Amino acid sequence: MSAFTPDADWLHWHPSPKKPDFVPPAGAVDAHCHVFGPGDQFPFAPERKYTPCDASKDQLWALRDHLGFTRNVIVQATCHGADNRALVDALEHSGGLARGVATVRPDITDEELQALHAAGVRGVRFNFVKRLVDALPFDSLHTVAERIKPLGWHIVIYFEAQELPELYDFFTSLPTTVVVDHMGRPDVSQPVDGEEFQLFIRLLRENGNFWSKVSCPERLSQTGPDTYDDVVPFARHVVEHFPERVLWGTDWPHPNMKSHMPDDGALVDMIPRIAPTPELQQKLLVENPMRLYWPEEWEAQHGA
Ligand code: 0GY
Repeated sequence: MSAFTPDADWLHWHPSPKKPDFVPPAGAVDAHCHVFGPGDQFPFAPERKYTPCDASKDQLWALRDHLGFTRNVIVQATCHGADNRALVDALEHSGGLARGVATVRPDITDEELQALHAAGVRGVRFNFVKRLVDALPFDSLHTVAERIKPLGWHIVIYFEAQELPELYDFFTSLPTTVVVDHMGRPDVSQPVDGEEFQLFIRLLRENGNFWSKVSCPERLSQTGPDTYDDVVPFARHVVEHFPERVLWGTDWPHPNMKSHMPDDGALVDMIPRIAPTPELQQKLLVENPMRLYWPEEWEAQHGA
């Protein structure tokens, strides 16, 4: 029995995803996923906007192996607030095969930052999606940015496309590498070369420190599973134009999905449609995430 009751409309992650037809290259990284609790061990935060079902580290490792991946980047989910204990526990039990993106407050101590780094945290997430968090003011976020910069960490930003015009100047003022979640959540009923998505493309084109996750077709698609056809041109455009600055992730356990729960194996099968050559797949799934999250290991094997 879990210590928490999930929201009444909560969709449980897929219990038996298909074995993907696409075989990821050796050492592939799922660069966007979460752990939830388990709630009896790692309680959800009082300020959370949703209560999920449990999704443990061992269940994440089982999915990783089933999908043919080797490593994970675990992103602190808002249901845990700035309490990173479940994340740290997962990282510390990953045998070095997981890195993390934490949520921190401006008053975090240097010792706490060092402890997160030692556990494998390499970034912080700034979330601007109003249904998920009450965002901190820009000056607090700048303080966090300056605190984490000396550690060589980066900043992950999550926002919806209609917010980008307002947030653009703040984003470009950030002093680190910046990774955008889910291509900035475009409205995929609009054209790839339309005004909305082209503002996001401009952000990437004019700011070499910006990366994008080409993830979450299940959240963006209006045509739906299992092929999510309407998302493909957007993700492929980003991969083909910025092949050195893209990451891919499952987004398991897919918080707050309301329409359906994706089959994670089907999500993996989309990869060759958005990264159509072995070279692009190698960058997307291995080289780029290794450079960002395991740079020492990557450079020792391949040079800087
Ligand atoms: C995602 C997306 C969502 C949730 C969170 O931290 C979170 O709670 O990121 C969402 O609801 O869109 O990336 O997992």
